[in-house]
Amino acid sequence: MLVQRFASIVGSAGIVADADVARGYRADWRGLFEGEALCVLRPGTVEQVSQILKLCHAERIGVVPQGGNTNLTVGAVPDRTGQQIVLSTSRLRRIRDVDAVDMTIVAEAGVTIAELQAAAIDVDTLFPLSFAAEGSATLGGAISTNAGGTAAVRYGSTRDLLLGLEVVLPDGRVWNGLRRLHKDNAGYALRHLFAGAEGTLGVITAAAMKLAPLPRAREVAFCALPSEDAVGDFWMLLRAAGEGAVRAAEYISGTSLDLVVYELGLRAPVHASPHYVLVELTSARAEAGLRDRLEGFLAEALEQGLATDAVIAQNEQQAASFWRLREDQTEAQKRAGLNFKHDVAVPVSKVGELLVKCRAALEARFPDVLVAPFGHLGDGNIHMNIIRPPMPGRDTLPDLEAHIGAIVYEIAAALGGTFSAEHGIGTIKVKQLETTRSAVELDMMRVIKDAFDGQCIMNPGKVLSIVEVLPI
Ligand code: 2HG
Ligand code: ZN
Repeated sequence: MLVQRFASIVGSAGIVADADVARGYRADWRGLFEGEALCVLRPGTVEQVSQILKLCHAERIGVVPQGGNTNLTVGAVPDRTGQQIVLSTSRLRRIRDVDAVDMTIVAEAGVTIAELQAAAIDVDTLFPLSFAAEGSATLGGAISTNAGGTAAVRYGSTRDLLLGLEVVLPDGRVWNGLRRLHKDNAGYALRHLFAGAEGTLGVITAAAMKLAPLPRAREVAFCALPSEDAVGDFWMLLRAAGEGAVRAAEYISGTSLDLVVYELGLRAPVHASPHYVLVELTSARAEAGLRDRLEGFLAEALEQGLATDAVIAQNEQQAASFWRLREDQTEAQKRAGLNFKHDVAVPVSKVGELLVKCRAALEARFPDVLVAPFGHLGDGNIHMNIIRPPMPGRDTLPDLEAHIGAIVYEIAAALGGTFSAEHGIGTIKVKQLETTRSAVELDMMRVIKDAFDGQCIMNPGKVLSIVEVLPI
């Protein structure tokens, strides 16, 4: 009955009838969780999203917004009750406007990050957001999770590119805040409440984003580093030598590199080392002298003992092969065994210490696991991932994850860090949030959630746990 009412809003093109296809919307990308759903809806217009939310609001039905379903924290799939709907934005696919003079792009939530990049290039500009899942991840999802990525060190995370939003509120009202202004200080920055809210306050249907000048010159180098101690100084030397041109400084541990080599058959361009950093410099000026700058930096790093080997990519193909060693990390780790992810960030000056302390503590405690960190060195954001290779005859240890997590999070916190730098909270980090953030901070979050979504129909149980509201 209810399903029919939803179907009459979206039409046959807007409801996923095939059970196998629907499964793809109910299960998360990592294969950690599969939920049930009342139905999976794919509205084609903002008006349909509004009608769906009105109905959900009237009937108190949970709504799980979903973009490309590449989320890593089980934040975009329904629970097991079968009482929630999945609202996929995959048919909201229009790029409404690209403006090379104002340097803005306005697009609907279901446009992928790769499509936005291509649309920007068409008008000689850059859509700066970039990460491994960009071919499937969507604008709505990236904003909702405030995705970071490999160019955040230069351009910031998604919210730093966000100018305006169109959102359907939990009661179905549409907020058109699609202003394309680079400055807009009129009252509370409402757009920033929705950025990183993981669909718990409303459904983002479109956004206005910043563009940047298109790079005309690019240099990529793959470097081997001798020790954790060198990592921080390497970054500081690079930052200074790059003179604002650093687009990426991506850390890869020796273990992580071995994994992509072993799992995916890739080749390392430098000699074996315990640490690597992939460096990319870009400039909007074709004659920016990036090669000289990079060579000068590498010579200095080698001389100071901050690097032991380095190769500069000689063409686009080689640059792409360097990048694969970094971007295929998630895929290689998924194949390698049980995967425990820790998306921590510490002040950049503490990255070396984080690496040393985590490896020492984890290897001492869990000799069976591989400590395989990689991540965004320039942002102090390290994916302190742990892999337990398949062990026949041994079941997954239910509390292994909790023990490993406690060690990593305690070390990161002691260094002034966070347990979630860019992947958000989803469902798997709710407890971590609620047990480590102060009562004042959690109160403010709950007040915001309650003000927008008093009935708790928006992505229930994500970010914050569900608090039963007793009838008066
Ligand atoms: C990346 O940096 C993503 O590639 C994924 O944030 C990290 O798989 C991960 O742990
Ligand atoms: Zn990352």
